[in-house]
Amino acid sequence: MNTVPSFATRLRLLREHNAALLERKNSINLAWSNGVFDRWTHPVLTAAHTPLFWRYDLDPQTNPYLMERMGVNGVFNAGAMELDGKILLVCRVEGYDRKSFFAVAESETGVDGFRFWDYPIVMPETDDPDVNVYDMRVVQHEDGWIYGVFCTERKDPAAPPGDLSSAVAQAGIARTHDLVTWERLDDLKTTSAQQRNAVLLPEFVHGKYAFYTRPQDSFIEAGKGGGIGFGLADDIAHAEIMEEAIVDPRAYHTIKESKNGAGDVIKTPVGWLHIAHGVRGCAAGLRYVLYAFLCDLDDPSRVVARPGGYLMAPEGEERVGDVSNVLFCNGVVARANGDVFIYYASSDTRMHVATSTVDRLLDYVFNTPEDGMRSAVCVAQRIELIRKNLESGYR
Ligand code: BGC
Ligand code: BMA
Repeated sequence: MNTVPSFATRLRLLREHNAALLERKNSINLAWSNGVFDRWTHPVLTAAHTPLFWRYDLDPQTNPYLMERMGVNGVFNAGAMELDGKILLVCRVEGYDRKSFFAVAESETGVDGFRFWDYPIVMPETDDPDVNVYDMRVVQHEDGWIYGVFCTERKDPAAPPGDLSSAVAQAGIARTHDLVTWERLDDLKTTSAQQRNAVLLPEFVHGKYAFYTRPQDSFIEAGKGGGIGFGLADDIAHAEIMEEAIVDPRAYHTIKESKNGAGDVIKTPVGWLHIAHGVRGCAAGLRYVLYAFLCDLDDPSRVVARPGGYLMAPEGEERVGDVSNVLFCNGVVARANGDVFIYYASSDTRMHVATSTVDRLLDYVFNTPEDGMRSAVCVAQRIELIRKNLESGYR
């Protein structure tokens, strides 16, 4: 029989493996290319990137078998920001117990070298404790605070006995100056029964706090909740949106037939650029892809460019994970030099980065035809492209 390596040997191997992962350099995946953005070869964060001291009791007295006492199931759906020249990801970390929490990882380059801070975030609760919190959007607001807007989920008190999965999702709001100490504010109030995927803009609109929202009738089904909404709140400590206008509706036979939601929004010289997600149901379950659109700078409830189809869909290993066939993005960083880092998670398991520039993404949103909504229109759009190429002698 093989002998089990000693505590010391296993610990050395675990440390070597963890260190190699943290030091691994990333590179653009040159085998994959579409001109809109670049995919990077390796995920930027996975469960295995979390510190060993988050998962193992490293004391040989209390953990003689060097067991992983508290495993991490996934690191995904991270909010993102640039602070003092570093890229910070506020990750959704999920334990084996299916509870998520937030933890910050930082990197100098934004494409590799991400390291978690020693402690995860301690997020204060409201009077009605959250059962699960996830998918934080972080924004540096012009009022001087950094806000985190995230989903807070609690069991549905109206669920019939025996139904242990119905929940109520709302947008939780907290603020900080350093991502370490957080002040929890009231959950966002809207006229809709449920909320997920709320995004706060970094600037006041008509002197008010401006949110993209995603009204839902029930936990999974959008119901008459028609898509990505927009609304204004006077007071961020007790944020309430009285009127929610639908900005980007769901639509039959599109990538956002079942649901859609804002991911993150960056300011460009000509509009607010959205990286959002669209969901459709199919035999394999829900399929989540990312798409882009642009809203007017002065009136963020008005879409000015609406490229058809998806920007990114799961590919290769991205397709498989805890919840397969899912790409999700809630963190995008635009640097002052025009570089854009799109942080996206695959299959509720790991974090990746795709890079582009403001110029390329604006070219994409303005020059990609809108969804024709019917096969005949869509093939006509494609024939137009083919004809233009062939008549110019390009093939
Ligand atoms: C999960 C989320 C998911 C939501 C809707 C929640 O319980 O934690 O990841 O988006 O359910 O399916
Ligand atoms: C949800 C999102 C994400 C998740 C996705 C797929 O609706 O809010 O948390 O990535 O489903 O499970």
